[in-house]
Amino acid sequence: MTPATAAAGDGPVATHCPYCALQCGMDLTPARPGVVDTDAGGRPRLPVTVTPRQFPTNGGGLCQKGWTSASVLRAGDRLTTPLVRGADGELAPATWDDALDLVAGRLAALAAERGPEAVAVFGGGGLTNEKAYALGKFARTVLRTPHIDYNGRFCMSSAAAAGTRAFGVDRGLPFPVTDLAGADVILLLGSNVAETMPPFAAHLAGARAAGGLVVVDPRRSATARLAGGAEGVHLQPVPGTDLVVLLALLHVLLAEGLADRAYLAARTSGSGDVARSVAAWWPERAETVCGVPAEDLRRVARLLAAASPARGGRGAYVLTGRGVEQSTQGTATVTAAINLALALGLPGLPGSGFGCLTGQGNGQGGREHGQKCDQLPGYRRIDDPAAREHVAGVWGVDPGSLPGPGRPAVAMLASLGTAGGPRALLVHGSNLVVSAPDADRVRERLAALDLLVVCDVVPSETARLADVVLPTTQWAEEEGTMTNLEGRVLRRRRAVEAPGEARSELWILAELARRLGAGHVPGDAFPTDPAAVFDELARASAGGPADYSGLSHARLDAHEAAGGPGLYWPCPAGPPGEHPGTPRMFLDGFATPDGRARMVVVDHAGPADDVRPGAPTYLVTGRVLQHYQSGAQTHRVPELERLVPEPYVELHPLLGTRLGVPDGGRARLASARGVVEATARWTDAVRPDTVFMPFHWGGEGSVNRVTSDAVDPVSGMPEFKVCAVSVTPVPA
Ligand SMILES: Nc1nc2c(c(=O)[nH]1)N[C@H]1C(S)=C(S)[C@@H](COP(=O)(O)OP(=O)(O)OC[C@H]3O[C@@H](n4cnc5c(=O)[nH]c(N)nc54)[C@H](O)[C@@H]3O)O[C@H]1N2
Ligand SMILES: Nc1nc2c(c(=O)[nH]1)N[C@H]1C(S)=C(S)[C@@H](COP(=O)(O)OP(=O)(O)OC[C@H]3O[C@@H](n4cnc5c(=O)[nH]c(N)nc54)[C@H](O)[C@@H]3O)O[C@H]1N2
Ligand code: SF4
Ligand SMILES: [Mo]
Repeated sequence: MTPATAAAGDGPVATHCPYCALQCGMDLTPARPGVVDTDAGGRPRLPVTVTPRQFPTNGGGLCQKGWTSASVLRAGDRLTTPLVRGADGELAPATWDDALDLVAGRLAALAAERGPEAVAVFGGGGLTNEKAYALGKFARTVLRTPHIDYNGRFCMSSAAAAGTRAFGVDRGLPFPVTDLAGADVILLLGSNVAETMPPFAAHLAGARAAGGLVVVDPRRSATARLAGGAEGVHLQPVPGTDLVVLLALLHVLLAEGLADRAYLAARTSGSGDVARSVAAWWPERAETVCGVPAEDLRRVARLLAAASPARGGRGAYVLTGRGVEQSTQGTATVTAAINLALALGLPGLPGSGFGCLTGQGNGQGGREHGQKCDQLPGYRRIDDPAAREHVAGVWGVDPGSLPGPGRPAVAMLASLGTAGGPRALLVHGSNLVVSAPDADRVRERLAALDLLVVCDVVPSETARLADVVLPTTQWAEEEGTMTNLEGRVLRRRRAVEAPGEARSELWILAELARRLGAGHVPGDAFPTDPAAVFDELARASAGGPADYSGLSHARLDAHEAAGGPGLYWPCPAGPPGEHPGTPRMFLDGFATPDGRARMVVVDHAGPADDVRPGAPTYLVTGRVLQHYQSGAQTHRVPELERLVPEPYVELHPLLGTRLGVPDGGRARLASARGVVEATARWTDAVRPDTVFMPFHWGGEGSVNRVTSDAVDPVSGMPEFKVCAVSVTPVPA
């Protein structure tokens, strides 16, 4: 084990948590070098100590994952050297030159034989802005493939599609998270922040005190419990029916004359059609579909209206999470939530608004710099000639050489190794055999490839399937920027050296580009200094919806040194003067051609995979506080593993009794796709027609072996949240 050396003795390094989009502030204090490299228990000593840092999103707090995040730096099986699969079928250590020559040689051969479309790239929303940008540029200029997409497709694409359609631009929260404190009512749809962003719960305190926290979730989640009693309302709909809840809430507003007519007339288009379309969703009818009592629907609509500024309230917010977005009608449901917020006159008013709670550490920035199959940096469309011209100019290539749009993640994964589909895949920052839907099929597609290359920090389940594994640096070992759930651009800073031969991804891409790109990309096209990459990213984004051109590492550092809490995009370059960034968007109008928010008619169709004889139970999936995503990182943190050591499925005692699945026994869940087994936990927090399972495990406890790969037709987001299963006991 390499002892910590970098920056040791220089005092704490101010940075942010490696995990979620709240990006809590933390200080990393490097260990003093060379004294002892193991702790009293003989475990490798951690190279940094984590302490929470006061920052607006976390108010000085951290969750258990943040507190323990340093453990991942010295995971016992941390990747410290490239690995290449040998003739014996085993992964074995290799030199960087051998590994990179092998990858470049095979990619070049495939492209020569089958064309550039034979190679595909899968990125991640945890990558820094600099790495996400470099990866997109690498795919489009060096590989010249249209086939790049990323795990953000699983995470935020429905909210992005709905937000872009309605407002002309997609920034998860178009206001600072601290604004929430002043609202009387917060409607939280399909989000369990109490577990997924624990310090966020503090921002709900104002609404709770006013009795106005409304949580919509088929489970009585930790967040739903915050809305218990006098503090708010928990609506517990049939899984996959939130759209009906929202249509009914809008129906009540209109029927009772509670909508903000002046706002609708001045700031929106399409409200007449939407008003007509919800006429059919009176609360009693909605109740028959979503199971939420009509009286509760009326009560919540009136609560929202009373909080709206138009009716003299202190303000209200409508917020969505994955529970409503990861659905075949995710875009429609978010659109209905936006329509509701617009009818209340909330978006673009200080102290009120609509937002989506972005998930991954750089879930916001990850979607802006060109990892999405249809986008170029600056959140530009790849099929827009002006965007191609601009970005190609920054890249020093011919616009005609840039590929067109590729396929969204689920379709791209399904095409791997098929006739005419890609034969090689490069994965950066995702453990997709655990986290993609219908995971058994995904595993088959990966097995059909000629070449799988995985760049990671640990041997994830996906890395273990690779032909070549490239070890990279992680959060505390690198410089860069992250854009958090509010669109605030933050500096990630290096506190410690990476162990062994792990190398920065910027270096890995530069080395591959050098081997592959000769002739068609400029020789200096892939700088390895993150500040230089950021400067180029800023130029590429200039004039686009997500404009970073007024930002640089130096400006962000100076801003922070002066006590500033980060700068928000859009932040175009001056003159005149330095642009201050945009904490609150839409105050003067929306980013649509006419400046009005577009209201779009949507209606309910239900999940693709509905309950039926043979699969009579709803399965909903999600997260638990202690584990992160596929678990690649948190399963390597002993404290967290002790707290939640194994996969489990929650079911109601009535269902458990009826099916003969006892509390603590083993349950088997079978769908049309596959089977998963886990320990049963009885709880009355789930509906008796529904079971819940977190997705944080691979192997036989991997719930994505049963989830459906049906996707939202607009966004391409898969329906992780709801599918139909049969539940049976597993004999001991
Ligand atoms: N501990 C932890 N925190 C995380 C993560 C993690 O893996 N672990 N991941 C981060 C990332 S990338 C993301 S995207 C966010 C996700 O953050 P959240 O959106 O809060 O997380 P989920 O648990 O996926 O889903 C939220 C809730 O949706 C509910 N749900 C399921 N089906 C439905 C439905 O049909 N309707 C409604 N209304 N609700 C439904 C579930 O019961 C669950 O309580 O968390 C981030 N933070
Ligand atoms: N059933 C079900 N499935 C889901 C969801 C759900 O709610 N239910 N949620 C979906 C959502 S919202 C998401 S975001 C996805 C997430 O699922 P994944 O895409 O699998 O996300 P992670 O587990 O965070 O994987 C990130 C990987 O990148 C590695 N890594 C960390 N830092 C770096 C780096 O700097 N560079 C590189 N190259 N690698 C790095 C980590 O070690 C890890 O192996 O899961 C989706 N899957
Ligand atoms: S809430 Fe998110 S950012 Fe904050 S400490 Fe926990 S995982 Fe890290
Ligand atoms: Mo996510």
